[in-house]
Amino acid sequence: RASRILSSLNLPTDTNQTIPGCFDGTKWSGSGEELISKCPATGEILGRVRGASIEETQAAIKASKEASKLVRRMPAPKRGEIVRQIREALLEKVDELGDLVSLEMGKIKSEGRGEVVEFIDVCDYATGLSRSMKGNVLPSERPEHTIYENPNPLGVVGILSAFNFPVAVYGWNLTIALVTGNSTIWKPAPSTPLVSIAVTKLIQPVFERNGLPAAAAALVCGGIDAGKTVVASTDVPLVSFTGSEKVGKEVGKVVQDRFGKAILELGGNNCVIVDEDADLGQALQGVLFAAVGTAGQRCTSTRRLLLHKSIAKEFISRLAKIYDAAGTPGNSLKVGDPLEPSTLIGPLHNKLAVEKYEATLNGIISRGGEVLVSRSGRVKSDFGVSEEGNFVWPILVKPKKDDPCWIEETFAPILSVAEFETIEEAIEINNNVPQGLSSSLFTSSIKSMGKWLGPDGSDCGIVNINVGTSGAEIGAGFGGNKSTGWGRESGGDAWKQYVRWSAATVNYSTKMPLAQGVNFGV
Ligand code: UN1
Repeated sequence: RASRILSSLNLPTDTNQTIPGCFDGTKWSGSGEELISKCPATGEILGRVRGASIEETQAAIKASKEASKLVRRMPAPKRGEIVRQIREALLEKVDELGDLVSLEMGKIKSEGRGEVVEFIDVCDYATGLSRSMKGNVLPSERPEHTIYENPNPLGVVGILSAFNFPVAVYGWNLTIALVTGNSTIWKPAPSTPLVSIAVTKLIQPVFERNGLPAAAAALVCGGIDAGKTVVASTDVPLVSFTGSEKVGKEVGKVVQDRFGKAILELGGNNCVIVDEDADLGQALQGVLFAAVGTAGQRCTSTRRLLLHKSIAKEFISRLAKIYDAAGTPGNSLKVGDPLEPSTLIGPLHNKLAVEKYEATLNGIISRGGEVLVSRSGRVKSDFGVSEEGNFVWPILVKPKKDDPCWIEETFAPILSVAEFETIEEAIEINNNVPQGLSSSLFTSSIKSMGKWLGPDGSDCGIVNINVGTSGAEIGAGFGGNKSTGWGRESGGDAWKQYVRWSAATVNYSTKMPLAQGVNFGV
């Protein structure tokens, strides 16, 4: 099966062969660290990729910088046309690429495909943007003067993406960077190199047939060396980083130290509030997808569930029933092979994630917390999963009030529950964590909705109502506040960060008047 998926995307199927993971626009190379791609569901080796060395990374940055000079001279709608053709190239392989995401990352088939669809969607958005992104024309106080605010390209945009969204997050950044006139260099997560090589190979011909160097979308697979080289390079004016708070903090400092720009999309500690007037059936479905979907490995996954005291008991019992049924044959919440279309819960990405899941769970229990479902820990092979796979049971827990798990993100399907009495109290709990990515309120009250969206409401970048915390569309800017990093990607006004803005005052009179009434006559 792996061979079929790999060969459908022109990737080698012989796992003893080493695949070069650095693309500078003209050739593929790789003399850096070896990256082993492993299937999270079976443990089988899918490929061996040779990453970019420091020198190769620097050369790829140089090539991308050269390409940026041609990208920026191309009219924006022409760049939009290239992005439209990237869309077509992706659409042709949407199923194959989606399957490769499932195979290498471990998310279920429809979510793997969904990620490619998210890239396709943002191509549409960016193509439209290429004809509509506008500066400003402003009135001047001086006669026969006009003020313009003018966006121009930055140069090379460095894209450092995470394993959990190995396609879509690159898509958000590549497309917006291109239409705003920049080239890119992509450093994907070291554990998903095959997806990034497949994507790069798919889109490379689009550049070539449109007369742009393919270095406009350069790729450096690799680990810390390649990543650090991109982040530290003064030839990369903007670094868009998705990953942990810990690494993001370092990236932010290094970029700031050289006065570059950074877009940071870091941890989430996303909360769902279910109020007493909520439609519980709807809330149940929203919570389930956001907490259990992608096996809890989205930045936007729900980690905290706050229930109004009056509905808490009923809600927990209905939710726990669904969780518990996961282990029952024939149940619709199926744990197993992510490529099997009926599966809803795939594996965690790697062994380390399983260890972190276990450590968080054991910590909660040892500090007096309660597990509210009947199964927890690793899924055993009696449930039809591979012994070598990283499968864990999704769990619902009630940690103690002061448990450290409330303020830390564990990238696993662990949902912590607490109760509240007033909406004000719930909002305070929602906000009382370092992170600020996504949040949801389930309610039918317009008053609560107003509060939730207003200045005393949720302090997150995503503030939903009767919609779960995950699965955002590309139309709005995506990102979060506080320790999530304040960055915005994909839609909304995110594109405005990918340009350098200039304020231009133009005098078309024959005089030289000064603003603010200043006199400087000689
Ligand atoms: C991420 O987890 O880094 O809103 C991105 C969502 C997806 C993107 C998640 N559209 O869940």
